[in-house]
Amino acid sequence: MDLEPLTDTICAIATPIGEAGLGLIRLSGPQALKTAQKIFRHAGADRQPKSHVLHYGWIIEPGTGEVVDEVLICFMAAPRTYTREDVVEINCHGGFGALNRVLGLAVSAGARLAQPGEFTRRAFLNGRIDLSQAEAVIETIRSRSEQGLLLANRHLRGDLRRLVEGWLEVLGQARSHLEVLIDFSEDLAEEADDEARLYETLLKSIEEGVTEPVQSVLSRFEEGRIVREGLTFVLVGKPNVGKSSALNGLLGRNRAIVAAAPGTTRDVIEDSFLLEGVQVRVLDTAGIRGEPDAIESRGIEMTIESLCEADAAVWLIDHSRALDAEDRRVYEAIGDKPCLVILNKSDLPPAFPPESIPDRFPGLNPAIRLSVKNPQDLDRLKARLAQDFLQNPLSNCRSQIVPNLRQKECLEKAIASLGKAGELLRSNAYGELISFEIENAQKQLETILGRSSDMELLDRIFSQFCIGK
Ligand SMILES: Nc1nc2c(ncn2[C@@H]2O[C@H](COP(=O)(O)OP(=O)(O)O)[C@@H](O)[C@H]2O)c(=O)[nH]1
Ligand SMILES: [Mg+2]
Repeated sequence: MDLEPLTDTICAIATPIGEAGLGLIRLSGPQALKTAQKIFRHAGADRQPKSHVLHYGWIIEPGTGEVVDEVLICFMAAPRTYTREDVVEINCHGGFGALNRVLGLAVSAGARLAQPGEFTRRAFLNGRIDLSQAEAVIETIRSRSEQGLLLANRHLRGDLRRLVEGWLEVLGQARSHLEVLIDFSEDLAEEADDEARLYETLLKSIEEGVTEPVQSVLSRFEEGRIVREGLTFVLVGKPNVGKSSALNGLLGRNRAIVAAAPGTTRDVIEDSFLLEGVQVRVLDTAGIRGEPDAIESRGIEMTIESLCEADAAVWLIDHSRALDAEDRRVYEAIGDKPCLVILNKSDLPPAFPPESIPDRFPGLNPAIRLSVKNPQDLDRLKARLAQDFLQNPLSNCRSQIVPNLRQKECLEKAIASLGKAGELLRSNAYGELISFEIENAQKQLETILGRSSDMELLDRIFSQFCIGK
C-alpha cells in the first residue's frame, strides 16, 4: 500500500458483514463532517452538530430525499479521535443491504473506501500511537481469550513504548558522551584517563539500563506466546488407554469416537477449550503400537508429527494392564517434550505399582492416577495441567511486558549490537566504533516503535488488519 497523503477522507464498514441489529460505518479525514452532512438529515434542527455527542436522524439519498436508514450519528472533532482526524461514526441497522447502501452514499458524497487497517495507520502516522500500540490493536481484535486480551491491553496502553523510550534515552546519552570525547580528545592531556573512566561508566549504564531489562523482556517471549496464542497438548499413549475418552472429558462433549476395540482413532482430532482464560488446544492421536495396519500406521506417523508441533504431551497409560514394549515406544517418541503422565483407569485394579514409572522411564514428573471417565478426576487433571504449564506464564505475563515475534527479533538484534559495543568499551576501542554499534541498537529499538520510515514494515503490519479498523 502506498502512503496516501492524509488530505482525503476515508470510509468503511467497521462491523462484520452479516445479519445484525446494528452496523457501524466510519469516516475519517478533513471532509468527514461535510461528507456526512450531505447524506444525513437531523431529526431536530439542522444546526452545526456538537462534537462527541450522538445525533438522531436519517440517512437520505441526497438526489431524491428518499430515506435509506434510521441512524444515530456521532461526529468527533479532531484531535480527540481514533485517527486524530475528524471522525464520523454512523450507527445504521446491521445487514449487508443497509450498510452497503449507506457506504455507497458516503462514497458518492466524496469519501474514498478505506484500505485494511487504514484508520489505525492514520492514528500511527498522526502520532497518536506507536507501532507497538498498532500491533496491540490487531492483537485485541484477534484475541480469543481473556488472558490474551489482558496482554494486548498492556501494549495498547503504551507500556512497551515507555520502556523502549527509556532505553533509547540511555543510549542517546551514552552516544552524546562519546561524541564529546571524540570531538575533544586531541585537546586533552589526561585523555587516556578520562576515556577509561567514561568507558567504565558507559558500560555500566548500558548494561544496567538497557541490556539487562531487554533480556528480561526477551525471556518472557515464550510465556507470552502461550498466553497469547494458547497452549497445545497432544494426548499420546498405546491404543485403548483412554486418550479419546480424555479428549471428550476435557472438552465436556463427545468429540472423538471411544471404542473398546483398539486402533479406533486413526486421524489426529483436535479441538480446544479454555483453561484459566487461556485457549488450550488438545490433539487426540492414534495410539502408538507395534503392529498396526496401514491406515493406522499413517496415524502413528501423524502422532509423532503432532508431538513435534505440541507444547507438551499428556501420556496416558492404562494402569490396569502391565507395562510393555509398546509403552517404551511411546516414551521414546515423547523424547524431551514436557510431559504429564497419567495412570488411567484407576477404577480398575492396578497392574503395577505407580512408583515403577520413574524407574522404567527416567526423567518424567510424578504421574497422576485417575479415571478420565470420572468428572472429579477431570477437574483434577485440568488443575494439574494449569499448575504445570500455565502458572508461570500467567503470573509473569500478568505483571510484565511481553514482546511479540517482531519485537523480539528487534530486541535480539539490539542486544547483539550492545554486546559488540560492550566488547569495544572493554577493549578501549575508538569512540566512533562504539558509537556506531550503539546507533545500530537505537535503530532496532526505534523499529519497534515504527520510527524508522520502513514502508515495507508498515505495509506488512497494517495489511494484517481488517477493513474498517
Ligand atoms: N474402566 C475404565 N475404562 C476406560 C477408562 N477410560 C477409557 N476407558 C475405556 O477404554 C476403552 C478405550 O478408550 P478410548 O478413549 O477409545 O481409548 P484410546 O484408544 O486411547 O483413544 C473404551 O472402552 C473406554 O470406555 C477408565 O478410566 N476406566
Ligand atoms: Mg482413540
